[in-house]
Amino acid sequence: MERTLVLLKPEALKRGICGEIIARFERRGFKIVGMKMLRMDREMAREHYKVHEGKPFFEGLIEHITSGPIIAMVLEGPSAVRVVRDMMGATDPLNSPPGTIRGDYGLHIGENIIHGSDSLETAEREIKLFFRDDELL
Ligand code: D4T
Repeated sequence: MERTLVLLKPEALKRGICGEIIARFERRGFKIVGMKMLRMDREMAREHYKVHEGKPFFEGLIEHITSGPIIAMVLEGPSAVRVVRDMMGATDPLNSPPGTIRGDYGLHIGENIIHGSDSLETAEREIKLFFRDDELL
């Protein structure tokens, strides 16, 4: 069993599509072992996205992810990291086929609806950033 971190980004909450997205993960069979709504501050956002520091889109990314509340979830299931990434689609929604979350809900790379950890090591680091051990049930 693997665990992975999923973030529903501010545009998902503004547009009221979180329920539909969470339902996809439930329907697929994932177990939600942690979930909270929060607004990231800039320090947390910079830590979360530190691999992108210095890239041209970094400041815009920080601005965007801190612009409103998000939903953070820890999903558990077999090959959770890969399967969640497959369900999300490509980083740029324009390259995400219909049937994927970004392919069904997004049109802009800067507002690509959802984040999912990209490896088991990343998942472990990201889960720790958002959840205390006693918040995972
Ligand atoms: P996240 O990290 O949000 O799950 O997205 P990905 O794993 O699919 O993509 P990423 O880490 O390469 O990018 C992180 C985040 O930055 C935004 N972004 C990315 C952007 O605004 N412009 C860009 O050119 C790139 C590459 C989108 C996702």
